[in-house]
Amino acid sequence: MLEQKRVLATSIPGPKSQALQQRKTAAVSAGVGTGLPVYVEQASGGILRDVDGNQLIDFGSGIAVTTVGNGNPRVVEAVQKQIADFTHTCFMVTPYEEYVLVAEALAELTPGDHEKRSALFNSGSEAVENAVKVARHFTGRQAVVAFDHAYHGRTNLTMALTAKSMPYKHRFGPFASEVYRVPMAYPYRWPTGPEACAEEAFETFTSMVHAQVGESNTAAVILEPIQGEGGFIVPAPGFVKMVADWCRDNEILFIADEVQSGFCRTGDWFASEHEGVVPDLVTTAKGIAGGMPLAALTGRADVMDAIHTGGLGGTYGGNPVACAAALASIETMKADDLCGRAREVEALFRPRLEALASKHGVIGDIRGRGAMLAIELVSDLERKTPDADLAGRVNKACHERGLVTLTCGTFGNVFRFLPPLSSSDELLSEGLDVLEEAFAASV
Ligand code: PLZ
Repeated sequence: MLEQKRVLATSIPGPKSQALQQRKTAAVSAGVGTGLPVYVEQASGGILRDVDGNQLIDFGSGIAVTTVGNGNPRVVEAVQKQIADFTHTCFMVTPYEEYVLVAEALAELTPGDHEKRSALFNSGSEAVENAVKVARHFTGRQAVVAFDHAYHGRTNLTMALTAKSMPYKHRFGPFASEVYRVPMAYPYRWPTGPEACAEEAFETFTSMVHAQVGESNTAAVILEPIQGEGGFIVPAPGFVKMVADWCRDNEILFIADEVQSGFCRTGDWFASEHEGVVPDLVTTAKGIAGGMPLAALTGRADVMDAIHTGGLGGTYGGNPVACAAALASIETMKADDLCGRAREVEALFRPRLEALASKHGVIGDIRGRGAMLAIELVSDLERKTPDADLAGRVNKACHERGLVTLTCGTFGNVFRFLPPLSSSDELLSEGLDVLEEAFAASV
């Protein structure tokens, strides 16, 4: 276990990281970017240690993955044990209990007490692809409706579902067909203001689907109950429920993409719960397995069992080592009440972010829930002009000071916070001190 302390041993990135970055440039496709080119040697809890001996505070969790903490001891032990027993058989060839245990846990934990079935995959994109496959198969319909600012992945179908062109889609077309986009109830940027946002966005949604797609052609509506890469947008209160209810009335499947928002991140097991919504299908990944690649599609038993045997699968989906990591992660979330911890993290962050906003006058919106929080940076509070340059400068200033931070958003101007939920208050407060310094140096 690394000491849970920030250490600045060299400038960041240090000489060894810089040398590695040069080798990276010569060996790895330029298409694969690195937000903070610091090469990690070890990680535990809320700290990453790099090859130069710097210790950085983690406010990113590898994009919402290491929710249970980097190198969580339960996860490490479960993975080591599973590796020693066996690493792979392919569940479709000769199955094993760990896969079934994960599916049982998903049935218990995802919203709703109806009968459910799951299928396991390797990445969030793959889970989303399969959600669409299942929805089309079950309904016999083709159209899928997705939202502005949505992020659902980088495969061909999920690129089509993802809203943002640069960098995800630029020159990668043509994209999968029968994907339709509607506005998101984005309170901060809703033209008439936040008050009527939910109702107006819902009205636009239903009239667009009716006129441009046709309810009876629509297999599914897919929505992130808190949007991730698109800017940590919390839909206006009530919007998600209205959409889900409308889907039910029209026999359209409602898919909640909880890849980023799931597994305690928002203070509930799943962000859908806060909206009082029971999705027909839920996609999960990231936080589910504490850093091992695992994803899942969980849904109504009648929908999931409508697929012919052999219709879903993949060589590695539900790999036993990843399943063991998931079981240990879920055990940790329960034992350590990480949903409760996420709410404490929000209570610690919010006043600090509000103080930052009143000090600098560049933060237009503070939003999110639990330990999925963000601030939207603008150059003009009245006109809400996105300030991606400032977000980039603050990000860099954080990195130089040993704080791992991430930006996001359609306009690149959102600063997001996703700390591991094992981080102590002291460590989180120190991270917020660094953030304050970074703002003071950058605004
Ligand atoms: N759905 C809601 O957040 C992944 C993407 C990082 P994969 N988000 C991080 C990047 O730039 O590639 C994500 C998500 C939501 C689906 C996905 C896709 O999950 O595991 O990256 O395929």
